Amino acid sequence: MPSGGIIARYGDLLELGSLSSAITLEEGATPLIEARRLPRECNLQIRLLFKFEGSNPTGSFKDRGMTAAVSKAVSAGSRAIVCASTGNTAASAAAYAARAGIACLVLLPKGNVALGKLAQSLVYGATVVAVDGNFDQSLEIVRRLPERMPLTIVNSINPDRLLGQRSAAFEVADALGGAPDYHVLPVGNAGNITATWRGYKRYKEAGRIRRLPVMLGFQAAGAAPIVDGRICEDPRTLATAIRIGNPASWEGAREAASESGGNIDKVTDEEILAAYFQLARTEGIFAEPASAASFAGVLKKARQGYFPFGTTVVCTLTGNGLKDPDNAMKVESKLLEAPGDFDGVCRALEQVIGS
Ligand code: AN7
Repeated sequence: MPSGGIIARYGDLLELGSLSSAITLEEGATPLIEARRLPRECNLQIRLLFKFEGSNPTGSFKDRGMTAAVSKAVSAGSRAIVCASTGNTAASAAAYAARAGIACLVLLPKGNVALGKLAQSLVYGATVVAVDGNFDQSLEIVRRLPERMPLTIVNSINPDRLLGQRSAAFEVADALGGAPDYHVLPVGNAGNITATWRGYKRYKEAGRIRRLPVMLGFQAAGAAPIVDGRICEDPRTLATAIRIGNPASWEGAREAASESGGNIDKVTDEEILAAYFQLARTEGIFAEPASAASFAGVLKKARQGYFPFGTTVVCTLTGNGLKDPDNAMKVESKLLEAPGDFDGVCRALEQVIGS
């Protein structure tokens, strides 16, 4: 039997009100994978788990908020949705719009969206506009579009998105039988850390958990407005998903950090890439570069001696590595070449392995 996705599984806890129908692709119920080799390899004296959101139907955590926002939009009679996106929100919006049989319009920063995400939006049938500008400029345009056209915005400025995204915290708490000591996320537009924190608070209020985690968020160093305390006019990072200079949920992220006793910090692109490869090669987990910012953050904090011995740390890995083949191949293209015969392949292998 299908689980019905997060709306069927969490129902009233999501506080979505009455829905004429739930538009779902069976999102959520993603794996919580315990690190086996990384703690020793990185000398981490913690219990480390990864919430692998790349297992969602469109390959990112965005599906949790999108099932909520599109179900609400359809229930309210909307026939078309719109978003600005660094790629994943667009892919998710396009898929859920297709599922609902409504139109989808996405504004993407030209030249700065990972190939897989662009392909998803196109194949799911969205109208894709490549905007000659960055994400922040695209979102400003989207905010005004409903004045001119009958569109429902499904960026996280739509509160239904964050209501749905709280379900990731519910699942972590269900799996661990309580909140972890620390919950670590990458931060771009800052909706996810806001929603995850609110999810834990909601679960506590509902009597399902007794204590709350400390929340840690990580921006890319070249796109770190919250850490630097000012809007970043020209955000730059190879982690294009979090190439955002003026986060819509800036306050929500600050609240999550301050209320929980955590903080928002930054990691360099070099740290992000190192974490990205280490996750793949040590645990067999392929997450996109932006996702690896959370694990890079764990490594940074661990080097500073931040985590008490034996604490439980959950790291959200927000998106699937398959979404960004360009970045992967740009950095790692160590292919052996060989002729199409047995001896030829052996000769090629001997250069690496020795005979
Ligand atoms: C893989 O798709 O903003 O801090 O437009 O795709 O909630 O924004 C994506 C964000 C982290 C940051 N990891 O989450 C978009 C978009 C991945 C992401 C983030 C995003 P927020």
